[in-house]
Amino acid sequence: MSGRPDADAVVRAAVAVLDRNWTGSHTLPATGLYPHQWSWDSAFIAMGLRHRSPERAEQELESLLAGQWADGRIPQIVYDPRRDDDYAPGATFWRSDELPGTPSVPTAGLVQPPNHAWAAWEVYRADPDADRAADFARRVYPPLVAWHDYLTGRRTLGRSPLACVVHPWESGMDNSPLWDEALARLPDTPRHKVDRLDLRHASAGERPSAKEYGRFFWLAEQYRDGDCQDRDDLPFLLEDPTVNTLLARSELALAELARVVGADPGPHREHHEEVTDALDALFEPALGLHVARDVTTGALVRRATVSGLTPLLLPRLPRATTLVATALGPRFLGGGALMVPSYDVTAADFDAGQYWRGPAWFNMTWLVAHGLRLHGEPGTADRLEQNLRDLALEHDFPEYVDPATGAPHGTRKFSWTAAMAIDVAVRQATS
Ligand code: 2M8
Repeated sequence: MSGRPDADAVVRAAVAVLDRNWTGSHTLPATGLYPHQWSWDSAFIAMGLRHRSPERAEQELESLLAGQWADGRIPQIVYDPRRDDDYAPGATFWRSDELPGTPSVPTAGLVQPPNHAWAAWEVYRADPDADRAADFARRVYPPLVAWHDYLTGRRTLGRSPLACVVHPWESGMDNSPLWDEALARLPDTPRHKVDRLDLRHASAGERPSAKEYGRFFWLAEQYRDGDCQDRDDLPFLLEDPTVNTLLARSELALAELARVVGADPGPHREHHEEVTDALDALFEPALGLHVARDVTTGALVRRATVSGLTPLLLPRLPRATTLVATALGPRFLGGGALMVPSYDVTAADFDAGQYWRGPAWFNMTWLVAHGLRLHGEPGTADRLEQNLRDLALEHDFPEYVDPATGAPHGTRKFSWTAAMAIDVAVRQATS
């Protein structure tokens, strides 16, 4: 990288990306590849937007909440019906309007990782208008509680306090090696034609394979055909470290929001502790980090991925020392990676340009940097964040990068990359 851009230059360029992707009510992850509102993207975007426009960050989260179902789920995607031909599967695949308890806007039936309450708390704290912030907190606290109740009430299908994902899309790390074995048991022949509209915007070598997409569609069809009901005999049921870490982290945020709105923070703190403790069942000593558990077989999936480093976000994590060593070791940062690889760089099938099977992502690097700072590694956290903002600006806010060289991959002008860069640059400038 040549020279260090100043914080203002990073923020200016990143805000321009978020402005370009803003629809008037929410921010698209990217205008071409992802033309609807995505759940955990919006929460990451709000984390960045709060520094420039807390009001717009509030609108971002509340427009997502307009897609919430009566059972509490916050959907993976809230569709823009005008763009239904631009992304597959679209609203006509899910037909959410035919199910009871669904919102007036069309949505997917699946969910994504629960970073929303954490984002809402950070947005609340950043808003200098105390009345507006208090009103926002009062409006979002009940739906956020309902969202966590859905995850704990309907998704703890593995006889543990941990929530399950029922599809790889729900983890946000779609073709992570964590899902390979479970996916291999499934047919790759859905009834729907698998329309690879994504390949108009990114090259095939950077996207999931045809077989993976066949299985993604088959699995989504099964869930849709079962009216999106959560049962313990679903064909894909896994406990993922990041989903549960963000649930536990977000419970701490709900405890803070509860105080603000005059509710009892106690149950949120208790649930935070319960999920933190339960995560220990996902710890794999031979790899020195957390992994997924396949509820169908009961087995741990022995692959070292960035998902297994995010439990560092939890203040009371029993395995923190080991996890820090693993993050700094040869599988992730030990070889001099600029940002955190999504997959073990020493694995035979590591691929530096292939989506969630090697590249470094800006949101995950941001999460792991937070965790490293929390557990006594501020120097590494600072270095990662510096690289994050510099690579974001240098390569026009790419979706992901080669962790060793920083070479960009995927789409550009990607919203959460811009949002994470704003957050880092603003914090650096004010610390
Ligand atoms: C990617 O996932 C979508 C499906 O949800 C896709 O590949 O089409 C993932 O990177 C996911 O984490 C992200 O939320 C989404 C939108 O940015 O894109």
